[in-house]
Amino acid sequence: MGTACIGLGANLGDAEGTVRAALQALDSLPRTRLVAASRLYRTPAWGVEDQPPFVNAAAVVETQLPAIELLHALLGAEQEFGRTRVPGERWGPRTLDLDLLLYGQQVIDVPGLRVPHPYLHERAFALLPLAEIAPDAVIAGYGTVRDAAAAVESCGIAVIG
Ligand code: PH2
Ligand code: MG
Ligand code: MG
Repeated sequence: MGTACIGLGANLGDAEGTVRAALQALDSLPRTRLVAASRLYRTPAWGVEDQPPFVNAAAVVETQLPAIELLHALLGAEQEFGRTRVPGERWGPRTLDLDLLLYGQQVIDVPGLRVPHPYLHERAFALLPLAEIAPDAVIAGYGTVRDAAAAVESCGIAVIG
């Protein structure tokens, strides 16, 4: 049994409705229980800025799935919410993105999965929601979520509710 932190994001269609439904869907993943959900945030697009703003949130789950199985369950849930992937596209618009940000204190680097998420420490859209529900979680190599969230530029980010 492990504790995992998941980042949710969407910027196509009813992004707010999708993120709210996806938070609940996490509780229905196999051998997984939703422990905490953040409020929703409206955030300017990061990375590729020429796209609609995102709705972001974060969740903490308790799971008996190993990290790679949890990842596959998250990818399956993305598809159920209508996610289609454009080959070669990075950081583009999406109906739902579910990122495995932290899995306990594990450090994982295998094809298709890096934990802690390689950009977590520099992404306010992920850190601010996560700091609400898991401020003491440690990002290996960077310190606590609380400290990382305090250090990033959070301009333009607003709580939706
Ligand atoms: N996700 C990305 C790229 N850029 N920007 C915001 N604000 N929120 C996201 O969830 C996001 C992004 C790639 O996963
Ligand atoms: Mg992502
Ligand atoms: Mg993703």
